[in-house]
Amino acid sequence: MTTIRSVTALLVIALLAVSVAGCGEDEVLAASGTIEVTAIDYGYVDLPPVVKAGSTFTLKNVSGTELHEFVALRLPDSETRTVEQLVADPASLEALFPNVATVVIAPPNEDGFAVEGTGVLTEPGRYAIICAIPTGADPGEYLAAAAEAEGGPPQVDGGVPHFVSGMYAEVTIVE
Ligand SMILES: [Cu+2]
Repeated sequence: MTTIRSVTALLVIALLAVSVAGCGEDEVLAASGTIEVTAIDYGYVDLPPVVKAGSTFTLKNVSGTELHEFVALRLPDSETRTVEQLVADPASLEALFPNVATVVIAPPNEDGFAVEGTGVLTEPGRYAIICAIPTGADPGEYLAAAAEAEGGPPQVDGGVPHFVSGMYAEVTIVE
């Protein structure tokens, strides 16, 4: 009896090992389609770490007061630092601003809309996702300034950018 149980247990373990190995491929792990990201004070919820190229990122802001954004910056292939390290080094982060792939912005308690690109990330690689909205900035004032700004983040009154409070993430886009 004991022997049969042991053999059965081993078989179950072997089968589990096979199915886990089957899930190890990027294809299975990568999220795809429409990636519905939620913005909170101060962070991103439901943002998968690995996403298939061509997927669309949407942003839903559940904060009652703060404007939030999803800025995707493609990291150069030569970049080895983590997003956490880059965010801690403002000069390095600013140097990445020309690499903006898309910006989706969402007013308090509203769904977002793309203000740069379309929310789709097509080029494989690592991306820093950041929110650079100044803490406490007036949403209407910021959106008006953004509409006027020609490249670069608009200058409006407020505290430190949200990424300083932890509103950043890293996403890898795969084929
Ligand atoms: Cu934010």
